[in-house]
Amino acid sequence: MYYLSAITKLHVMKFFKYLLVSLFTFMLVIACGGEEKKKEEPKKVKIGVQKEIKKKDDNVANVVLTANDSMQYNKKEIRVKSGQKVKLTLRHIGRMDINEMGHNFILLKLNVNADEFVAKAATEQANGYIPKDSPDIIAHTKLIGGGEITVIEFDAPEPGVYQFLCSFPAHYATMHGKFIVE
Ligand SMILES: [Cu+2]
Repeated sequence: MYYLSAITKLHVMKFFKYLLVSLFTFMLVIACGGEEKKKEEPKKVKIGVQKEIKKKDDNVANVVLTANDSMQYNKKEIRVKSGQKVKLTLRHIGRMDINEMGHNFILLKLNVNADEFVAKAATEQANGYIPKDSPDIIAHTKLIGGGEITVIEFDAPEPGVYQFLCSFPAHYATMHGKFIVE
């Protein structure tokens, strides 16, 4: 009797062990499957939203400007149309610190002397080298360091050829370009 019950117990335990293992596997499969489904759903939603934005935003000029650790923008010329809303993204693709290699984007009004402007801006370190209440600026981003990104929106001014630049000390020489409004 003792042996018999011991064998039965052993069988019962084995049975439960298998049951537990298969139950665990089953739940794992469900859990993983569920996660995959969850991950897929937001993607679908995102694609839908992006398409909608593209359709709506014909009046928006999306400009992406990058700046690196070698005092360079990736663009010498930016073209937009008068009446458009300009959404400008400035990305610092370098790694250097904001105090060593900070960059900004400043769009100057027509007929502003850029040399004089940057000389004045260089004294405004506390304000990210952006002169406070300056009458010379149409739009500007803040100063950013390596790896950072900043976005501004403004209305494109009247048609004309404007200048944009970075006002971090000594950057103007290589970091400037034409902002052309057609
Ligand atoms: Cu700069």
